[in-house]
Amino acid sequence: MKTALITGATSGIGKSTAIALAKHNINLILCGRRQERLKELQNELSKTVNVHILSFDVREKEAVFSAIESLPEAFSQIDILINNAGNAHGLDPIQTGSIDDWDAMIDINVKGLLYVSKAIIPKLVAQKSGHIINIGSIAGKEVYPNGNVYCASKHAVDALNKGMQVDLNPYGIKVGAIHPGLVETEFSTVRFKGDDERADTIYQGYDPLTPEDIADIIGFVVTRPYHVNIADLVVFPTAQASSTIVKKSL
Ligand code: NDP
Ligand code: 8X3
Repeated sequence: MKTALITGATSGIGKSTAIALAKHNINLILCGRRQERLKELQNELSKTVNVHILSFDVREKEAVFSAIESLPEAFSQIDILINNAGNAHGLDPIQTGSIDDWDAMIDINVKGLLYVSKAIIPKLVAQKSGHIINIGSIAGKEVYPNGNVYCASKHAVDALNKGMQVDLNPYGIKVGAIHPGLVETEFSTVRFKGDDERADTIYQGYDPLTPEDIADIIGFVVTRPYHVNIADLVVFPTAQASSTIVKKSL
């Protein structure tokens, strides 16, 4: 049986991916800061597969490394890494954006992804196998008004995905990114700092993607034969044509 480590498993795409991979009979290492949510998901999914939980903030370098070093023997071989933890913080023009928001996005979406990758990639290189899936965004392919630093952080994920592909190719390690458009999760609630009413407006008047849609695709990606690597995938809801064009019926 394979083992997958998923960052950001307490909510949205990461949580749905955990549920989907359990259905594919993949053991799970679930990560996130909200330990209670991790425990609940562990209780639910342990009925099907082996589940270990690690609670850490991806911004804290030492915490990332000590959490991954602490993995018990049964979870020490990681076959699949899903770099999913991340969020947008704020939606402001560059001239008035908050430096704290900028720090959060760069520290979580870029540096956090790098810390987790650095803690795991040497193990994949040593075992000469593994599969890394980086969750990017349409914001990593396009830049939309007021998206500035979030878009920059996701462009960095796109570049890192390609960099990992090139550098890990000699070791037979698969690397691929999935770049979703609009998915209804806690993403906009976090972006708008708990303002649920404003968050809801983002998803009104059309059918957005659900986190299960992306999880279903991740389940497909990780179950392809060894010679097939899905390297770069943009996924929109049908109503969406670009980061700024969404067909709303309202
Ligand atoms: P959610 O807000 O629902 O989930 C975000 C997850 O990231 C949570 O599990 C959260 O866990 C974790 N996370 C956030 N900050 C940290 C941190 N500092 N340390 C550890 N974990 C952290 O959003 P989504 O599921 O939508 O987002 C998942 C990924 O998908 C992100 O990378 C996002 O950029 C990307 N994405 C989302 C889209 C969307 O429209 N929703 C579209 C395109 C890409 P906890 O708070 O418990 O730590
Ligand atoms: C999340 C999608 O369009 O809000 O990455 O940036 S978007």
